[in-house]
Amino acid sequence: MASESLKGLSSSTAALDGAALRIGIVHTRWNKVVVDALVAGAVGKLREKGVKQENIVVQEVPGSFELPYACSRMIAASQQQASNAAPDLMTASASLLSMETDTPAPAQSGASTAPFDAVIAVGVLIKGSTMHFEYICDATSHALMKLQMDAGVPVIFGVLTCLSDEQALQRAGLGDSEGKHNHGEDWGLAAVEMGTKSRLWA
Ligand code: DLZ
Repeated sequence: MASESLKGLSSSTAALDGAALRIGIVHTRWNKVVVDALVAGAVGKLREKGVKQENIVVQEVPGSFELPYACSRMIAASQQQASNAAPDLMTASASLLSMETDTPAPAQSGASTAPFDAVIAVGVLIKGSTMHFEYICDATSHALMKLQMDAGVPVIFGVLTCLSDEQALQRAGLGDSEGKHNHGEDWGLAAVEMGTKSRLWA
């Protein structure tokens, strides 16, 4: 009999189909090597679950402290776009995203213009010798939770809060350590699951 491990995430019992979903990813440039691997892991799982490439919108910010604001603006802009409340913002936003991230502008590609079903905030905080780490971890995690509750849109907490470089590498599936695992993959799956369920729960 296969034994289940005590800790960690078990597979979803729901069949996940992301074909109709639109997902935003905001990632930091701080700790880029690790962040890039996490984003690749998330995108890989989104694609594996059927999310179309043109419906994955990727934006970058400097550091984790900027993630809540950026996620908030992306969600709000997509909601305004969908309700045609701000066509200019829609166009500006689409071309900005297109320019910076290779994400095709909706008008050009036939990509969805629906509001985001979920947004993934990806950052890596590594403890240093000052209190920066504690303040940014605390502010960022609370703001991302508040955002998803206020906006009614799932915000996936893709922020690693690590005590060492080795911890960060291991959690991005990098390095040589035993048991390494790319948590970005879990975040991609969580986005599909929560995006799908939030439609059911609307
Ligand atoms: C300032 C700072 C520090 C010390 N460490 C990190 C980090 O480990 N990971 C991260 O994502 N960002 C860090 N930052 C930058 C802040 O998040 C933020 O970008 C700046 O304070 C500007 O608001």
